[in-house]
Parts: sequence; C-alpha cells; structure tokens
Amino acid sequence: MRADVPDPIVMGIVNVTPDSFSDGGEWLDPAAAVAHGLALVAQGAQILDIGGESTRPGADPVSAAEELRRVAPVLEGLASAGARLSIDTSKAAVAAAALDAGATLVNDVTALRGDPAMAALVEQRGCEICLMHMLGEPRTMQRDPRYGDVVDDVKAFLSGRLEFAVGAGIAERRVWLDPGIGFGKTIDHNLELLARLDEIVALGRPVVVGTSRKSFLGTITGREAGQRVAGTIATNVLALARGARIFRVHDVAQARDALLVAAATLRGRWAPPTTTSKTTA
Ligand code: HH2
Repeated sequence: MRADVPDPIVMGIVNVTPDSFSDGGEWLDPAAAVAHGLALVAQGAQILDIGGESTRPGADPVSAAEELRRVAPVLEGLASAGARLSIDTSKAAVAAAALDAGATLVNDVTALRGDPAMAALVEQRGCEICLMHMLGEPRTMQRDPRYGDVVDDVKAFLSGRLEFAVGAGIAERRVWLDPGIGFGKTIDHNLELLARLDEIVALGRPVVVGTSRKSFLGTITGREAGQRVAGTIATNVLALARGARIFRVHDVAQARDALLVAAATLRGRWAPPTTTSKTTA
C-alpha cells in the first residue's frame, strides 16, 4: 500500500490545428474547439491544453500571427469553463496573449529554448511552466535519435532547464517537467523512459506524461491513432505508479476513470478526490 500516491491531474488536449497527428482539423473551427473543451471539462479534465501549432514529427512551423488567430477565440471561449487553461506554445507573443485571456500555464515543448523572450514573460506573469525534453526539432527529430543512456540524458537535460528557469527568476514551485514522449525518441527510448520514470520524478517537480495516441502505441498494438485509448491508459497507469502527476490525454473520460481507480488501488483505500480544477500540482 502506498499512502503517498497523489491525486492524478488530467490535462485534456484541444488542438486547434489542421495537421495534428491524431485529430488534425477536427477542432479548427473556434466554436467546435470551445464545445470540445467544455466536453472535456465535463468528462473530468482539470486542465485544458490549447495548441495552435502541431509538433508531430515532420510538422512545419507556423507564424505567431497564425497561431494566435487559431487559439485566441478558443481561449476566450473557454476562460469561463472552470478548468485551468494551458497554452501549448513556444512563442512568447502567443503565450502573452493566452495569459491575458486567462491561461495560467505555459506548456513549452522547447523548455524555454525556442524564444528568448519566454523566460522573462513567465517570470513576470508568475504563471506555471511545463518544461519538456525534445531532441532536435519537430521537422527532423525522428531521424535516427541517439542517446548515451536515454533516462540519464533526459534527466540531465530537465535538471539543466529547471536550473535555467530558476536562474531567470521563475519560482521553482511553478515548474513542471515532462520527458517528452515521442520527441526525438525511438520506441525503446519511449519505453525505457516510462519504465524508469521514477528517476525523472526524483528531480522533485510534478511530472507530466504525454503518451496519448502516440505512434509507439500503434507500433505495439497495430492500431490507428483513434484506437489507441487502451494503450494510452496502460502507460498512464504505470506512469502514475512511478510517480507521474499530470496526464496529457485526448480521451479524458477513459483516462480519468482509469487513473482514479489506479490511484485508489495503489493506496489500497478510497477517499473522495481532493483535487479540484484550481488545485496546484
Ligand atoms: N505532445 C504533443 C504536444 N505537446 N506537450 C507536452 N508537455 N508533452 C507532450 O508529450 C506533448 C506536448 C504532441 O501531441 P498532440 O498535441 O496530440 O499532437 P500535435 O503536436 O500533432 O498537435
């Protein structure tokens, strides 16, 4: 029995993009994206992660103006939904507008390496920041990625980026870390990171895991992106057992149920969840 298992936090994905790998184009219309976000909140998402640029392997970058055009009406429409809003961007201009609209978390897949203005923005606004590991950049990251020891390398990277953030004046308690499943990683890199996730958790910050519908699940199961919910949940539950705290998923209802039951099972007892949409990780 493990009394120390924290309540899992489900982050629902709202991709306002034409080209995301599993749901590209589905929520490009702002009204559809807002309705989708509200549905995810009703299913139990405590955070919504709004993205206007795909980071799938091979994706082309988009301008800040285009990214903003996509996400601004969606952020405004969701601001009163009761969930925390996260902006999935590496551009400070997009993040600033999202924070103005009510977002409280910046999910930066470049871990403050993409835009030199991002660290100062996060420091000034006092928002939360998710720092993710990525080897290379989306256009080319899946071309033969190599590591010494993938877990040691990712851990050293995240530790260095945490140090950078704190050096820029960002409060350590506001920083979340993410090993970046699928970002410059082979299937075995992804699996080893998940199997040894406790080593990343040992850095002492809340760990985000983003395995939802990703291609390594398709490699193992032979299923298309929309049919990978069971595979996603297997990784989420095992990551919870290794100390992950936040789960970035497309299929919120199923992930929420699985994580609540898994947390209760790990603890060997059940109590009503204490986490609300406003709870800090
Ligand atoms: N994965 C994706 C995008 N953003 N952010 C974090 N912190 N962790 C992740 O694993 C992560 C992320 C890619 O997934 P998705 O948003 O579904 O697809 P796309 O980038 O094609 O829009």
